[in-house]
Amino acid sequence: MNRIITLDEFIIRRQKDFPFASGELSGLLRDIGVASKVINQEVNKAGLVSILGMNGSENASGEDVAKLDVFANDRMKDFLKTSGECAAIASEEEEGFIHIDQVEGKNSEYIVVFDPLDGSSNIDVNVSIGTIFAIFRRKSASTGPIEMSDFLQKGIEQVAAGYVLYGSSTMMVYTTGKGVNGFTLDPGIGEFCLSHPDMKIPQRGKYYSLNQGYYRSYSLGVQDYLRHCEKEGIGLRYIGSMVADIHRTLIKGGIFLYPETKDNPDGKLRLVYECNPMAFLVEQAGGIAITSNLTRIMEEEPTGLHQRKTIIIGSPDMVNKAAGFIESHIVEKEKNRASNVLSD
Ligand code: P6P
Repeated sequence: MNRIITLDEFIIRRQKDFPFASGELSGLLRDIGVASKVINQEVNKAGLVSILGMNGSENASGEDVAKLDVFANDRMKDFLKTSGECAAIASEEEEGFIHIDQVEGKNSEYIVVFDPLDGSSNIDVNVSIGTIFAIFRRKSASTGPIEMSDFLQKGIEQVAAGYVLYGSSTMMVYTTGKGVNGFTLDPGIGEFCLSHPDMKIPQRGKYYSLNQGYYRSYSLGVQDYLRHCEKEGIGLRYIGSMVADIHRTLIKGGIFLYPETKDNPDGKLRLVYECNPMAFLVEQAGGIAITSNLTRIMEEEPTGLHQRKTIIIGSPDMVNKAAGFIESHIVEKEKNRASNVLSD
């Protein structure tokens, strides 16, 4: 039986991948791992304590906040504030970013963005939920204040990204730009243990994943792709929890889509702390992550912390197929526009 490799051990071993690393990034990843273990404790007993339900407030995007959202947000803030490796944080649950006072003589260069508990609408019905995070190097001078531009960097600037899935087991999956590795929490020893080394997404999968209920408001190209899936007998799997849907897509292959809809013309998922981290992971695992305008998610210029972005992500063959249907309508529209101009 292979020896267990814990998350801490793995992070330390991989630190040599960053010759100039001073251990700050490793420390940050370990702190996020600890915060997620504390969150996991509460998620696992959410039905037993009065932590279910809504807490009556709304988040920056005007969405109802569940009590467990607040708990998870507070734990992530606590651990990142005391880590000594983080200069500032931004969260789905916070309007703006939060500056972290540095310990004496320390000017941390890293900032962390996170969705503390994505899929929280599923908490009360015991469906898998998750924490999503990404780490950037600050661009502003380390001696000066953190600026909003530090948080509005493109996804290609991410130093690390990952998620924690609170499901039938609790898993942490992350990348630092040198592949993707998955760790499963062993409750017996309270450690995340390497269970999915060097994860690669299959070239194609058996499932497509999106909210079929919005079919009528999808673009003609997306509708064509859905009809293609139906014709090819590709199954629909949609949990309605991004981390769970992306995790299945990463493991089994497939495609996840949240295109523009009538209610969310820019898509529903947030670019900075949902789409970009997932795009980094899936690209590192050999997949593709684009918007429904067929632009690479990680090249998108963020314009705001809570900006929404459409997303089509997953196995290369399936994302390329979907892009082909969408592109054919873009070409058609361009042709029609050109002929209208000529006929005017
Ligand atoms: P819809 C959960 O509320 C979430 O933010 C993501 O986790 C999930 O992918 C999406 O929204 C589901 O949205 O509109 O299909 O309910």
